Amino acid sequence: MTRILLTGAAGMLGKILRENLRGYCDILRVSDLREVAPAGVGEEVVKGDLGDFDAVKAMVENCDFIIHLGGMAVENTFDTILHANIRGTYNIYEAARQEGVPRILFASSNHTIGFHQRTTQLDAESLTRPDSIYGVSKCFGESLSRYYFDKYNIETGVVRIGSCFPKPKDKRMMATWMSFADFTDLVKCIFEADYIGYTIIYGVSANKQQWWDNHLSGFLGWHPKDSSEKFADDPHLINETSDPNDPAIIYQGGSFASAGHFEDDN
Ligand code: NAI
Ligand code: 15L
Repeated sequence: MTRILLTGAAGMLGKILRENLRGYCDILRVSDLREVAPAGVGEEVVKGDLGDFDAVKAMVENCDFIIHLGGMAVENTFDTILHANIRGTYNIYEAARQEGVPRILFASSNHTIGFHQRTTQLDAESLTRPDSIYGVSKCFGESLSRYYFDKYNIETGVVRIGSCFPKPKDKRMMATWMSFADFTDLVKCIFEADYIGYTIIYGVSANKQQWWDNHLSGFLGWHPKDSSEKFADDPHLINETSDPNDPAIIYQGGSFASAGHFEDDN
């Protein structure tokens, strides 16, 4: 009997994975702070706040694998990020340790490396250079998962998601886009591998323009099939700023690198 916990199930990617993983395991336990659709066949709903350890323990209990998507998905105030991403991710790992969950997929982000220039090719050993407090919180999650692997042997597939949307929204996303289908395949590869240890994977489709090299996670056998190229002539593709000195165009993180500090009254 296999039970998978999906956090962030009311969010964009959570809804997609819930649909795509229907029937994939014995029980898919879906969780979010917000309301989610009622449990269907082979599903359980455990609502809760990631910042509340007791609630997270209840989510994680009796699970074999966690797909941790929940949290603040863009820049916000430090207090908001602290609660949802930093405390929330700590609660997931500590509850996993206490409950004996052996493997986690951590939804990290390209904003952990967003202050690398677009001309730089990165791999899983490149230095992190976060472009936002949000990116810093994802670096925290990556360090935390490394720690829980080295000390407690909890395996993690860290997925540095690029831009996972139905289609690229702007020129930058021609390089960072990942299709929902490729993401679903990656989730399955991480779950099904005999051993993953601690592995960082850039979550990006087989786009023509590539900033990230996944040779260090090649053993997983994940071969993205989609490419942003089919959207190259899409009239809805927004042009980025034409100022070559704008940080939003110099750096991989785009507008996250150029945005000012997020204040409480934003
Ligand atoms: P989303 O914002 O649609 O979903 C996040 C979900 O987390 C929401 O349903 C929200 O209610 C839930 N959540 C927030 N705070 C919570 C808390 N304290 N307790 C419980 N649930 C809470 O975001 P999306 O796009 O689905 O992203 C999912 C994950 O993937 C996020 O961790 C995000 O940082 C990451 N990611 C997504 C990318 C993308 O292109 N969609 C790119 C890079 C990373
Ligand atoms: C992210 O980390 C965000 O969650 C998502 O909303 C996009 O902004 C994405 O990065 C991106 O860089 O395109």
